[in-house]
Amino acid sequence: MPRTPDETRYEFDESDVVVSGEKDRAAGVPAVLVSLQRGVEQMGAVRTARTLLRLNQRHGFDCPGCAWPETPGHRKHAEFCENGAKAVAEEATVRRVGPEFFARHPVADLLGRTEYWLGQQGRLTHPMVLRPGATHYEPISWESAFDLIADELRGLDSPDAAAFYTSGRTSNEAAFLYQLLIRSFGTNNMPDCSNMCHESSGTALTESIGIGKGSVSVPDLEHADLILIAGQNPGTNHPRMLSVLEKAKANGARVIAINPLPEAGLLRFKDPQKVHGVVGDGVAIADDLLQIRIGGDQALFQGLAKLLLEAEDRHPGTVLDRDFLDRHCAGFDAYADHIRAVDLETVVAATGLPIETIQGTAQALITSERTIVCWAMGLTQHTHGVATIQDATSLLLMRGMIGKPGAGVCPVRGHSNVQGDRTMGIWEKPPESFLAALDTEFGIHAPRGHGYDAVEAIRAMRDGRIGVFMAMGGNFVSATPDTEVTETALRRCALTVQVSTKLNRSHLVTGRTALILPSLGRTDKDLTGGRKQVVTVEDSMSVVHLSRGGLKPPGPQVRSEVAIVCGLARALFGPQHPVPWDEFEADYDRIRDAIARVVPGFTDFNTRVRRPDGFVLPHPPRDERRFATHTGKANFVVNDLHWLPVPEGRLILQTLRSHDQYNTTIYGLDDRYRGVKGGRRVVFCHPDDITALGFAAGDRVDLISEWTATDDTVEERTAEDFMLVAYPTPRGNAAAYYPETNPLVPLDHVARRSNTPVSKAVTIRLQRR
Ligand SMILES: Nc1nc2c(c(=O)[nH]1)N[C@H]1C(S)=C(S)[C@@H](COP(=O)(O)OP(=O)(O)OC[C@H]3O[C@@H](n4cnc5c(=O)[nH]c(N)nc54)[C@H](O)[C@@H]3O)O[C@H]1N2
Ligand SMILES: Nc1nc2c(c(=O)[nH]1)N[C@H]1C(S)=C(S)[C@@H](COP(=O)(O)OP(=O)(O)OC[C@H]3O[C@@H](n4cnc5c(=O)[nH]c(N)nc54)[C@H](O)[C@@H]3O)O[C@H]1N2
Ligand SMILES: [Mo]
Repeated sequence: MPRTPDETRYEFDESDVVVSGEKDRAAGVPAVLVSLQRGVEQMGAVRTARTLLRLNQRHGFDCPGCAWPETPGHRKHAEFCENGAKAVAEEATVRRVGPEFFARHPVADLLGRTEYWLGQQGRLTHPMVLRPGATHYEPISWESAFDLIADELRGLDSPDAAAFYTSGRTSNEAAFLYQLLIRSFGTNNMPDCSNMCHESSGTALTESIGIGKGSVSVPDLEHADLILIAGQNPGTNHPRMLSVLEKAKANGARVIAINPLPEAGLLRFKDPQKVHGVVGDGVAIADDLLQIRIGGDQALFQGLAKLLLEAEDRHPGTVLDRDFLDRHCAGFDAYADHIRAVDLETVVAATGLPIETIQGTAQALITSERTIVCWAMGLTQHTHGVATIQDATSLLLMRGMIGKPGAGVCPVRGHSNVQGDRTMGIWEKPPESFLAALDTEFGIHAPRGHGYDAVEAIRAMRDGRIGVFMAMGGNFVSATPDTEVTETALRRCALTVQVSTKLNRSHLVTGRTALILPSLGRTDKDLTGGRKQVVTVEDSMSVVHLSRGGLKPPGPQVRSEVAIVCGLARALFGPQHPVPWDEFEADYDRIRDAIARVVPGFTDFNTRVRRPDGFVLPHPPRDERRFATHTGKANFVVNDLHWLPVPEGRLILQTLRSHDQYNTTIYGLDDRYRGVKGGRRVVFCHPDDITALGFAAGDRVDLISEWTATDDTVEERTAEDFMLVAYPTPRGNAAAYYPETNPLVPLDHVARRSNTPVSKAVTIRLQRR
């Protein structure tokens, strides 16, 4: 089919890529201009102004971008960042994908388009069905869609032959009802984006301190005197964190970045909302950049612990917080024995850092009175991610740096409500207490067996054990590893259902029958049940607050996620079901009343969430130094040291985000901070590696990943046509964008204990094209 100019606008050729060298500062005026420009492109000037003014305001909506909290008390009139504005523009766009679009484009044609093109077509407006053997999606009524799903679900041999995915934008109310529907149906198969994201943090922290969430608040960060930021790129992914870091620095904090890349936002930040951010050079954020080798962090944390122990030996009573260790911790002696045996030469080899740098960092830890460690995907998406996070936590525990102001652990979450969804029970391994509370409240019998996480769900589909796959948001096909395996797996399902705001590849790689159910997003006005409904979310620091969308929805057919869950529940369970689905749909306050009775910490939910800044959920280690672990204390966990030597002629590749995307949603083709324009198929390598491997910058290569499977066979996977870009990454390391590189990540290469795909350490070789 011939393509109109508008249709080809979002396709590109790698010859368009321009590389201009990385930037050493983030935000500033270009950030303001880009956010306004993207807004006006997608929704026109008036809607842009109206929308951005409501973003992150008390009477507005929560930014659908990242999970970074609002600063309590004093919100600025423009409490958003460039990338938050892009996330909003993407959702509040006035472009539409309706029945005519699907009539024009056969699925086969859409399969040939890029994620970028698909995302740019606009908001979904009608429920659509792809019938077995059909070439096109066609419209379907909501009631027929619900009946179709209900029939398929009822026809399964067992409820465990269905899997229900959740991405992290779903509100607390929708997530609570969704898990209630799934458990009423009879399964815990609830893979979610968290499985690919901060699962390692949750697993590590639960064992170490008894709760899988961070222990600090924004004021803690502002008053810390030492902040370590490991494996995180806040300039792009959590830009509002930079203003908090700026404040911490003004209060005298030292910031140490631990990252293989000199990320722009970590080096310098120009707050676009302040005068000195508009003129001048901006503020240096990181005092030190520890340019660590990929996967070297566990070695760093263990090496630092060893240096701390040695300093304590030299000057007893000056380094360890003995009182804290005696009263609140378990396992210190075994941990100390293990750490004393760590070989510092291994630490230097693993990290690639000079010993003096590591010693300097140890000294900073020793003199600090209030230390915080922040981290994100650079730590979690590794085979030894759980161990690394536990070793970082132990470093803090040694010095009593938890449960006091200005100190603690800070896993910086991704999706804006990923933490809340987990609190609401989106979890394949729910605790008995939660299930028992559901049973009591609703008179159902929630299943007790553990369900599938994301990787297990793909295996189950691959092996023909799943008949129905449903997704509440997200883009499962593109976000998960091993694209070819995952696509084949999804195609084996009888039915795939996507509840979505925008078109993506997961609508095109489907089961025999497929449904697209269009839903409201965070910015849309929700008039379900004929009244103005509000929803709630929980940010990265356990603050629960309201979000009310104000924009006219993309079309009269589009329903809220709550209404979609309730509609499906009615079709599946009939009118006699003990859960009051109709009442919940009519008034979300009723959902919150139920949540208050089921989920700990939500007493008086409806009242407290209407306070100006919402309320903070309990966090025993932070609030009272209470650690609900199996020992009843904070645990020092002994973890064998793991790091990543680079095999001869190979590189260790990390897959990461550009400045112009939100996960699989591509906003544009520029990575301004890394100096790349007009394309995404680039691979960043050290210039000496490029030469040593026999290439030149600008060459086009295929990336071939090598993975030794459990039966010792070496499997190869290929991602074609990347341009080599010389970049200051450590020798032996490389970086390229996700999701283009997901075909390289083996399904079975997962983090120990958290089962998170290892997206930050793929062994590759380069092959000339
Ligand atoms: N604009 C925007 N905002 C987002 C997102 C987005 O796509 N776009 N995604 C959201 C989501 S879901 C998430 S989870 C977060 C992700 O936020 P980040 O974790 O910041 O995202 P990544 O781009 O994966 O960046 C990983 C960082 O870790 C570094 N790194 C890689 N490997 C290692 C390592 O072995 N050790 C160390 N120390 N560092 C390493 C990389 O160089 C990079 O700076 O952002 C959220 N916010
Ligand atoms: N190689 C590699 N793979 C990775 C990662 C990596 O760093 N490297 N990161 C991993 C991480 S951290 C994460 S969190 C996952 C992300 O995985 P997902 O959460 O599955 O992916 P997203 O790209 O965020 O999903 C985007 C889609 O969500 C839908 N959507 C957006 N807003 C809403 C809403 O309000 N309601 C509904 N119903 N739908 C909505 C839109 O249709 C959009 O196309 O990817 C993981 N995959
Ligand atoms: Mo994430």
